[in-house]
Amino acid sequence: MIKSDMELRKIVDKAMNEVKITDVHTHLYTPCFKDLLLWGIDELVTYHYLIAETFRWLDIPYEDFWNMDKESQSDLVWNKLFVENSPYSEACRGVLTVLNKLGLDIKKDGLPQYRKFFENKTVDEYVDMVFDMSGVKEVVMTNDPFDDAEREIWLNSYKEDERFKAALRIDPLLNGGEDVLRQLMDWGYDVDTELNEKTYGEIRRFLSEWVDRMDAVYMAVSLPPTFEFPEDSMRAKLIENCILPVCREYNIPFALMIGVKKLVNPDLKLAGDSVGKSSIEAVEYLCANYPHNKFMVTMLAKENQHELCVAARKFRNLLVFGCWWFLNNPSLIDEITRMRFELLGVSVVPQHSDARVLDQLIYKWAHSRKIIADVLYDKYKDLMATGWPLAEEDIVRDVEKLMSGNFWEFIEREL
Ligand code: FIX
Ligand code: ZN
Repeated sequence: MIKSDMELRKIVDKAMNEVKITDVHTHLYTPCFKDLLLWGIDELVTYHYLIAETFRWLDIPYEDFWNMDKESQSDLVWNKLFVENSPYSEACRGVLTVLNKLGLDIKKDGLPQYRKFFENKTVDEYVDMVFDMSGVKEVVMTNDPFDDAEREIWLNSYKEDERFKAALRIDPLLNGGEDVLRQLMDWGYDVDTELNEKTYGEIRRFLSEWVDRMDAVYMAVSLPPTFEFPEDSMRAKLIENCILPVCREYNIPFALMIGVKKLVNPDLKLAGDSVGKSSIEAVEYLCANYPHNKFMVTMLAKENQHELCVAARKFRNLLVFGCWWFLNNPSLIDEITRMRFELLGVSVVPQHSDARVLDQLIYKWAHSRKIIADVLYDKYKDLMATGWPLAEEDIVRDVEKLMSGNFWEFIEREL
């Protein structure tokens, strides 16, 4: 049994540092998707989080920035955020964590040297290096059959890599209105421009074909703060008549990512999305009325986190995951993880990276491992104070579940 706080700290840190992670939501791709897989210093520095922060210091027209080439954009971001100001925002710090872990000399005029480091790297060797350094076992991609470039590769040249699992992302279907029906018609699905049994059947066929093609581990959608269910809308009818039946048939979760206000500043493009408080009632209704379906849910507003935890206490078919996007900052990860461990114990997926650039796996997981270990240490310390006989193997078991096993158990679970 563990006898002291010092011994406990060592064991928690060792377990957290050694666990191989399943990253349940990313925007990464296997190398066969070519330019869709982003990596290297200039992609790191022009991550949309950093572009949003840079524009706070710029007076130039947005288009002037977007018309620059990638390296010029990167030079400008670096100068504004790393040279003219201290880079202590989480997104800036993350870039420096990556460079530090890669063994590079961290300095204000380092950009040309960092570019040299990446010049003679191949994507395949760098994928191996990043997975090894980050301790990530596998990532789940975000795979959109409505993206022309991505669809082309799925249909003609996809090459499986067991470190990259697929998730079928269906935002255009659920948020795209009637245009998506015409797109399905163009692809040969016998849908009408109105919703009827024939159209539902053809959309289920479309979904099934892509779940099969991708071997998708779940189906996912991001939803606005106004998301309601039930409601008299195309989105709700498609969820009820197409998404949930297909997810149940394949026994895969439906992942709801709720609270995104798309393009509140369209001039910022991908960096232009914001956040809004959402309705937990929609989540409760879905979990209560579809008990044989599984729901993975992450919500973007800090204000939704407590009620999401309480909802997970009520519904075993609800798996809470990640500190998403604007919540993926040390102070909020700490607060939210503490609340989740106190309300849900081990039955949660505390984090995902949302990495868009391969290298980000290194920093997003280094930062989160430390915070989750700190929270776990406090929880185990409180547990030991009751006299509970805590053993190292208990901690190793819990950490493996939190960082990988809970996800796969939920994927396999039949309800
Ligand atoms: O909908 C999503 O998957 C979001 O995570 C992204 O759209 C967002 O741009 C992002 O990468 C946040 O971290
Ligand atoms: Zn994402």
